[in-house]
Amino acid sequence: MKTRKLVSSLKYALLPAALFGAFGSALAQAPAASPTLTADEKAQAKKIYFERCAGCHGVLRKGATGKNLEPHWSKKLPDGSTQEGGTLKLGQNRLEKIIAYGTEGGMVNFDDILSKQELELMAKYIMNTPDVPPEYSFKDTMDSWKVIVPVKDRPTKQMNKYNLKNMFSVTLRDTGEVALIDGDTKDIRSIVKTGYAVHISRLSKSGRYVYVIGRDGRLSLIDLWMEKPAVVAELKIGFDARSVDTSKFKGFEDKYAIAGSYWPPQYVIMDGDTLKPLKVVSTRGMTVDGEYHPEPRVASIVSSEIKPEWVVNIKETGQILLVDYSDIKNLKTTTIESAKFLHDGGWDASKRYFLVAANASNKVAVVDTKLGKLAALIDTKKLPHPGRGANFVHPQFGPVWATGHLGADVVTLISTASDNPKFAKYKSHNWKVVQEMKHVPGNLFVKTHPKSKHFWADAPQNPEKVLAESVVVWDMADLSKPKKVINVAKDSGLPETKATRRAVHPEYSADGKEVWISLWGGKTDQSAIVVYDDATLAVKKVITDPKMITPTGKFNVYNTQHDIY
Ligand code: DHE
Repeated sequence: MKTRKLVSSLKYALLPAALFGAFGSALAQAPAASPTLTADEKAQAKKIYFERCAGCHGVLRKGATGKNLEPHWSKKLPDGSTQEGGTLKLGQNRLEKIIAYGTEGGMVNFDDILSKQELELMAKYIMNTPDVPPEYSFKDTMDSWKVIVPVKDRPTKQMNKYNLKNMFSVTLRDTGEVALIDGDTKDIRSIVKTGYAVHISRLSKSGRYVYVIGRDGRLSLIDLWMEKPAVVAELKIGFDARSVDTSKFKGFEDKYAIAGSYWPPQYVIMDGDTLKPLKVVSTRGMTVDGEYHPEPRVASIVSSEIKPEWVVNIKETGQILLVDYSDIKNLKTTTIESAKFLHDGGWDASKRYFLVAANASNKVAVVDTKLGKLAALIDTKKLPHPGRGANFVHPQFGPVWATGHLGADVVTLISTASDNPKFAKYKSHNWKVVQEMKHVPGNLFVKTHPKSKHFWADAPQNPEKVLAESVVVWDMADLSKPKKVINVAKDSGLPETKATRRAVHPEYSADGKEVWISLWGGKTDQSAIVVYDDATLAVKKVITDPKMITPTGKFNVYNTQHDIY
């Protein structure tokens, strides 16, 4: 991943985000013909679009975190004009510039990743009507299923001597692998081949199985009990995916898994120990505004511990589904209206409430999973991006859950409700933003731990190299104290590079004493994980290895298993 800069020069500040908002009104004039592409060009553009654009703009280009990219606004009018009844059309040149240099509205620049030919090609491509990719049926899903080590041939007890609780499953994004790193010794125990541009890992309730989802929809099941942990089953759940979780309610431990797909928009329920598909459910339907959406993608999924339920967040419709897995044949789902563009989120400290960012709506939705109802819809600054968020007891406001922002220079603290009588005095604050801590835009993840006094936030999407390579730490006992800025790239001791190596995703060790930060360089750069002592904020260890290419998310077994954040 190379440097991505938000454009700040006046020239491109004149391409305001608002410009995109007006697209979509009906055309009075017939649109100009689409630029033609050869079959090879189209194939090349399609690949680039899938790898670089679809995550934010959607396969059908209807827009979500990124703007709508349908051709009806992107083509110039036949007479070459760009303006019609208030609807601005963008021609080839304008589009090339936007793709190359980004916009103030948050679109990142691609001039450092795509060649001039590719920029030209992508501008042409998005002036053409998007192809609708194929569907993916239950049969297709079943046909993709592979059991590599049958359950009967797997160990009946842990066969290695590792402290599995403190193992980390680390995403090696661009090689499509995860590294299993021993948290005690910091040794890489295994590097396991998984899906393309692998995204996240989640743990089974017992902590034995790691589920890894790739962006290509390949789900890999790793058995940590094997002498050398390895993939024991695989399933392709769709063509484009981001999320997975497992059944955690008492009596259903390790029994089921669920994975959500961006394309086709659906989720798959399967057996937890073999990945045998049991049910595929489409998420197509109405948005909270009452419009039909053909591509409502499955964003985050979390597993409840108080009911046999998964919370499944549907991005484009803004519908939050509580999927009851106690009877899969007769599946019961509660559909909760919230706000459009649901993305990522996490539990409050009591694990009764789930808080999820509706990122492009600048809101956080709160679901009361005990009652199966929306508890609140909270306005925040631009583009909240919590990861799983972070819970702590605020000295003035009691229990709070925190989210950072991609598009604003704050970390937002929201007061959370609690059944604990000692927190009753904070009730009047519940589900309100009680504080905004000054940070910088471009934050992706925040983190703390119940045993820690510190609160960590990264800023990997910030356009300033020095900020993207650093993290900040607050003392939670006194948030008015200046935060400490830690330059992770410098601390890594690796030779300086011209390109930004992003400091991303703080993750705690199982005992809450260490914080691991990825230093995410390009595919040919040397990357590292820098491990800090959480009490002193001093570097404890730099984990680097030629095989550790593009490390991003890190999932500590114990913390992920128990949703500790
Ligand atoms: Fe993620 C979580 C989607 C880009 C690292 N990311 C999530 C979740 C979603 C999501 C829906 C919540 C999953 C869950 O909890 O079930 N991510 C997307 C995108 O659509 C997006 C914006 C663009 C894309 O094309 O994929 C995107 N994500 C990224 C990255 O570029 C990151 C920084 C690096 C990488 O490895 O890809 C990245 N996303 C992560 C991580 C989490 C995540 C580390 C889990 C956070 C956690 O602590 O649980």
